[in-house]
Amino acid sequence: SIKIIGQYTNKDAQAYFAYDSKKSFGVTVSHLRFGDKAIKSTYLITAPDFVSCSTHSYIGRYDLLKGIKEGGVFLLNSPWSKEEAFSHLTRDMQETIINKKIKFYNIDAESLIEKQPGLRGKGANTVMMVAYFKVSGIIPFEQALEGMREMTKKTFKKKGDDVVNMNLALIDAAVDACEEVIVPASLDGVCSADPVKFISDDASEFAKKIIEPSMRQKGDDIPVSAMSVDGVIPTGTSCLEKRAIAPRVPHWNSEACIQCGICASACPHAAIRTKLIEKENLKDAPESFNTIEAKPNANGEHFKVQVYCKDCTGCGVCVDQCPANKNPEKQALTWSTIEKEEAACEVVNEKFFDELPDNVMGKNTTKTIKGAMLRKPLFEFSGACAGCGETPYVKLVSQLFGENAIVANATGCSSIYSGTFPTIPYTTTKAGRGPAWANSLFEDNAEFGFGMRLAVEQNRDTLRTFAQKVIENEKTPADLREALTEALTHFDNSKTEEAVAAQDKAKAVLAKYADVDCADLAKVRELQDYFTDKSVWIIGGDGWANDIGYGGIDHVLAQNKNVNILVLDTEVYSNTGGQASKSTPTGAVAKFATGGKKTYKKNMGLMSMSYGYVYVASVALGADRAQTLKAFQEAEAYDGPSIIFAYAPCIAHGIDMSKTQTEQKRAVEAGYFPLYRYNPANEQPFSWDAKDPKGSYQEFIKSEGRYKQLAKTNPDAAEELYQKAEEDAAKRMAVFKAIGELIK
Ligand SMILES: Cc1ncc(C[n+]2csc(CCOP(=O)(O)OP(=O)(O)O)c2C)c(N)n1
Ligand code: SF4
Ligand code: SF4
Ligand code: SF4
Repeated sequence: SIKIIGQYTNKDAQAYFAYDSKKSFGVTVSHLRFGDKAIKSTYLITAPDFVSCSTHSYIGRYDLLKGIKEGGVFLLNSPWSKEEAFSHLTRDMQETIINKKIKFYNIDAESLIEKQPGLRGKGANTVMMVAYFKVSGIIPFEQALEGMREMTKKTFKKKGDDVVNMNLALIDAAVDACEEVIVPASLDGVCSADPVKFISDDASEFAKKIIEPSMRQKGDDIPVSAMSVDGVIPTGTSCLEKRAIAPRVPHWNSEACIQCGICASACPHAAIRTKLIEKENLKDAPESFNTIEAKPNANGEHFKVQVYCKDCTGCGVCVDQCPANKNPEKQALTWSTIEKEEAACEVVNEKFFDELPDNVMGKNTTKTIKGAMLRKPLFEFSGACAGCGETPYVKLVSQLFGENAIVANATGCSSIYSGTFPTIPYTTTKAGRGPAWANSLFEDNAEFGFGMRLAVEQNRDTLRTFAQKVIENEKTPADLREALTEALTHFDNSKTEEAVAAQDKAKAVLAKYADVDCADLAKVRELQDYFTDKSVWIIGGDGWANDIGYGGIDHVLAQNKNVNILVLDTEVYSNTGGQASKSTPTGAVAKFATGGKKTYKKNMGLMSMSYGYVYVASVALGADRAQTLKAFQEAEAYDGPSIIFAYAPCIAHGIDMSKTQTEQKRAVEAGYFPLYRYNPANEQPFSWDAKDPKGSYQEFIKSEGRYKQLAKTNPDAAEELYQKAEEDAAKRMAVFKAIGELIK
């Protein structure tokens, strides 16, 4: 709207967009000013003449009418009629509308968008723009209409005539769709909506003082004095959000489920989970809580898939991946809505599921995906784009190693969806154990994580020294001496079951002597968590790994210390809108490579392997889950540096985001992305894990928007570049296949 006013009138215009760090379904507040005089305001709008709300679920969540001027206008997008819309507002909104004589309009954008199925649910902004010009009268409507049509043609030109025409049709349909809502003279007998409760009464002080106002878009009102002095904030808070953003959510049909755990492994948001439940724990289950007998079965456990419908994004990845869904007659995951699932008590079920014991394994182990998915994800409900290819890898790290993990995160999508303020997707077990996470800079993340490893080693050395001193002290009680000695026996192999049992025992005995005044004992108590070695993970994107942080990674790999580097390879700088990195393959269109990248994808795996003492793996979860799982476990177990390149489809690829896991499979089958592991601990270190390519390489790349675009952005060179892309990929595969013989 502001662009049209700026371009098609003589008015001056100003726009400022305040948005949060969610990658999709985030809240954006547009502060728009225009007028006949030059605009010199450098502050946000506090007293608007016009407020427009494009999502009716914001009612009761945010103070939408704050500061609105007397006689102002409120425009809402909702499915409600002009007779009923008013009663869906909260009481304070209703009072403001009556007291300030606000004109209230409603438009049902979704019903108009539905008539253009090709728009795939998008277009609310277009509808709201038409409604705005219609009710504001700010410029003659015919003039605005002409501007909107021209702007639409320009904006969607690249996407083709079909998309342009659908948007033009949407504009036409919206012209007469806006209705003035009937506002009663008084509130007597008028219903109203309750404000949405974000935080329970027994929540922590942090949740009440920081999270609650931030969630209400009132973060600017929090005094600096309320913030933590060192920037440390609690984890386990993204579960408070319950954003309820999904237009559709999966429903589990237990009778068709084959208990594979694939849905849980594929979900980018940890919104669908699997658990084994011991029989006696089902005693108090709500009636609606359906389970099936677990297979294999150790002691009569039951198996359950639980959808967290208010945390789901509706991305569709689980539905796409569920193997039982291949049979249209008997699908294990079918589509439903939050409202229907809530009515079927799924929210009650979810609460019960959540409170049940976690990590019940029965006869399973974490050596299979099914087993690994029985562990609680310690990374949940991130604000990544719906269907993101990166987050399932981060979640997997959290499930396998989270209780002892320390994460150093490079700047990139992963730092944004992992470090969102004030709610954090990293979380803890019921016993309070979970990953510690920090983000330093784009350019120094490997060194940052390396520093964490050195600090862990230093703390462990100190713990060992002081534990030894306590053991040697003749005043030390026998049970304490015995427990510390046993814990130290497992010091160098500290993650086995026996080691953990010995450490737990030592901690219990240390607690028994908590009041004893001894400096050596105090040091042991302070560092007792380091009886178990930490799992240091250094995480970032391909831009970080190949370009900006490369020098640091190379240096850290060369130091031969036990760190695990995870490269989330989207083949572009995703967080900043898709600029080419050295990992972008030949022929792909990206920013800074609009005519298609002319050069080869850097072979950083090969470069890392050349050290000979670095564990290297290339994985694609949707292509081979078992191989990915193996690589993560081998990397962690390897007592030296490890680096994993994980293929991560992204919105920047121009693909259907409900198929991000299938896309990984297609990429591997076409010979586009390699699967291999190089484990220096093995006599024969290199293993090639992919089958020989089947299907056409070019057909695969041309099915993705980023390659398809080449025919438009660089028609003269397109065919040549497609050909070069195929040759480059073949060369790359040939090099890898020869490596088994070359590097031993
Ligand atoms: C030194 C530096 N340069 C540029 C940026 C801006 N920046 C932030 S994230 C990002 C892209 C990250 O891309 P990548 O490492 O591939 O991770 P992805 O977002 O794809 O996960 C850029 C360029 C920065 N933060 N620091
Ligand atoms: S639809 Fe997407 S977010 Fe929702 S449960 Fe399935 S995979 Fe997870
Ligand atoms: S992917 Fe389908 S079959 Fe497998 S556990 Fe999930 S719902 Fe069941
Ligand atoms: S990696 Fe791509 S899909 Fe994932 S959050 Fe970033 S931009 Fe979105």
